[in-house]
Amino acid sequence: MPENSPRFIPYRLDRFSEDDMVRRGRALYDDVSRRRSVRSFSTDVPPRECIEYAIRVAGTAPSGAHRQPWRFVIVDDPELKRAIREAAEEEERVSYHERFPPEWLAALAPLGTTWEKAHLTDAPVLVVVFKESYGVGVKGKRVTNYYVNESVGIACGFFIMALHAMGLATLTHTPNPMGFLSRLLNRPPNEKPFILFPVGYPAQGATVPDLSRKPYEDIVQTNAGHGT
Ligand code: IYR
Repeated sequence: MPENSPRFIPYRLDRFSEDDMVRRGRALYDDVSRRRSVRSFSTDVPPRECIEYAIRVAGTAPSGAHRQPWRFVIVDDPELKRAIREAAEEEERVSYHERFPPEWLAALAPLGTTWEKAHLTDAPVLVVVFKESYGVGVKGKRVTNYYVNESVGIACGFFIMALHAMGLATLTHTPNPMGFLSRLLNRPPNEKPFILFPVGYPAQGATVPDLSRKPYEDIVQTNAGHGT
């Protein structure tokens, strides 16, 4: 048998009644449609297991050639959070004052974001997601990974959904550039910072921007879209 011949195992998925299928879809939608990105966090500490489960859920995402090109770094050390905040704010100050063109600043205005990133120290936990641009095999040999951005992006989506399901809030924060995260978290050269997630409970009295989502009709097309 060739070394790489595929091995298959049986797979069974729950089969629900059609009514139940629709009910489950509606219930999931009702739940996730209440999710919002949160920028002000309580300092209350959630159970550690919730963070671990969210990461386990993220790790079930599909990935190109099943390479699972992700690494989740949990940061709960206050000094390290402070160092991350300082480095992020240093970059963001330059971004907001010098790097972002007016059009970008205008796009951000409804979100009310600034260079200040209190969530990086208020949130009890930061989860920093790194993408493995390439893998490292035996004797340090480079292993190609495939569809890295898609794979890690899907894993991050799973992560966000899992946190929401447990009653935890987060924010997809991408300070730019993010190289300082590799340095502060001692990550190897094949890993690149992808998204930084502050995780916790919303602060008492937290608010979110008054935004609405595109209606279904505006995000869907069926077949070639001619006529109805
Ligand atoms: N990364 C910056 C700016 C920012 C950019 C986008 I696009 C957003 O949707 C929100 C913020 C920051 O975190 O402030």
